[in-house]
Amino acid sequence: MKKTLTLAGSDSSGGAGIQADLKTFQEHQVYGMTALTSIVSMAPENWSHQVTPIEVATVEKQLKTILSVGIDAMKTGMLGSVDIIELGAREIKAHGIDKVVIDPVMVCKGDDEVLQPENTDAMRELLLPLATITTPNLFEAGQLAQTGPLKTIDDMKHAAEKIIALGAQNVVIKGGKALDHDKAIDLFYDGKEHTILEHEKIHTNYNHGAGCTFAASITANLANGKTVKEAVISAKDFVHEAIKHGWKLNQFVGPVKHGAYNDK
Ligand code: PXL
Repeated sequence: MKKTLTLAGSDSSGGAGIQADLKTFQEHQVYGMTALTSIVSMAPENWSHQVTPIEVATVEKQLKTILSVGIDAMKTGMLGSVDIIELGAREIKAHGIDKVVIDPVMVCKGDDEVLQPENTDAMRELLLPLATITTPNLFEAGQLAQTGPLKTIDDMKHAAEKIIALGAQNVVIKGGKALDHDKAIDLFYDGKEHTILEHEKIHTNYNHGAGCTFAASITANLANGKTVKEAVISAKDFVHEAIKHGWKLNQFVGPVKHGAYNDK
C-alpha cells in the first residue's frame, strides 16, 4: 500500500482540509497520514471561520512520526504560519521527498483578501522550489506570480510561467468556473507546454472542499505511480464528479461528495 502525508488544517465541517484529504486518499486506495497545522471552526450563527493554530513544536512531532514511517507522496494545505512553512520546507529537504503537491491555500472560499501576506511570501520562496506541482486557483496564482487578478487564458499562461520561474516543476491553475468562459478551464504547465483542460461548467454552490480534494487526488495518483500530467488529468475527472454530486450540509455550506467518482 502506498503511503501519503497531508500537512494541512482541520475543517471541522468535514468537507475541506485534512478531512477532504483522508476521504480522497481512501478513494484512491492509499494510506493517509496527517500532520495537523491548524483547526478551523465555524460560528453556528453565520458560519464565519475561526482558525486556531497548532504550535509548531506539535506540528514537528507529527511530522517526525510520519516521516519515520516513510511516505510515497505528500501534499500541503492550510499552513497557518511562516514557522510551519519553514518547518515543512526543512523536512521535505531533509527526507528528500520528491513527490510534493503544494496547494497554496491562502483564504477559504468567498474571502478574497489574503489574511497573512507573509505566508504567501514564505510559500513562494521556500515551498515552490520544492514543489513537484502546485495547484493555485485564479486568485492564488495571481498572488504567487505577483501579476494581479487573472482574467483570461493568456493571463493564466503568463502567471504559470512566472510560477515555474519561482522553482515549481509543474503548475495547474484552477480557472474552474471563475474564468469568464463557457467552459470550466484549468491550465497545466510543465515548463515546456501549456495544456488547457476543459470541462463542462457545473452550476452549484455546493463545492466546498473541491480544491483540497483535487490536490489530494493528484497526491494519491503520484504515490500510485502516475506521471504528473496523468495525475492531474485523472484528478480533474475525480473532482468533477465530486462537485457534480455536491450536497447541502446546512444553510451555509455544501461539501463536494468525495466518493462520487468511484460510485459511478
Ligand atoms: O478550502 C480551503 C480550506 C483548506 N483547509 C481548511 C479549511 C478550508 C476552508 O474552509 O477549513 C482546514
